[in-house]
Amino acid sequence: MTIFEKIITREIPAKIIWEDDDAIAFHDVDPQAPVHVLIVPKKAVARLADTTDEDASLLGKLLLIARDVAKQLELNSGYRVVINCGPDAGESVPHLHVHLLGKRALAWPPG
Ligand code: DGP
Repeated sequence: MTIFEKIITREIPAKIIWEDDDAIAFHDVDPQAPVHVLIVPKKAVARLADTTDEDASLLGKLLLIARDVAKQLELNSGYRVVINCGPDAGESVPHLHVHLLGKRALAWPPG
């Protein structure tokens, strides 16, 4: 069981800001920007590479949640949405999640 499943089941605490039957959003414990939220599907799929075509609506929903949380947190001057997939991307928790980063200017290209 990953740390995110333990957050979903409330075995460990997190600063949850949004939740429904399909997904949960909470503040990252190691924020890389003044706003750093993780949007996590409740379905246990390890990473984007392991999703299937049946996950299309779930994947779309994660982006719509990112949009709504960005609005809720007033990221009016912009934000970045990131999925780290696999070791080269620095994935550290093998449960699919979308990062939402904002409230500072973000460099491009990323490191
Ligand atoms: P990634 O590197 O893409 O797999 O991102 C995993 C993120 O999860 C990383 O930014 C730190 C965050 N994280 C790890 N453990 C915890 C935790 O226990 N609580 C919270 N809120 N975030 C965590």
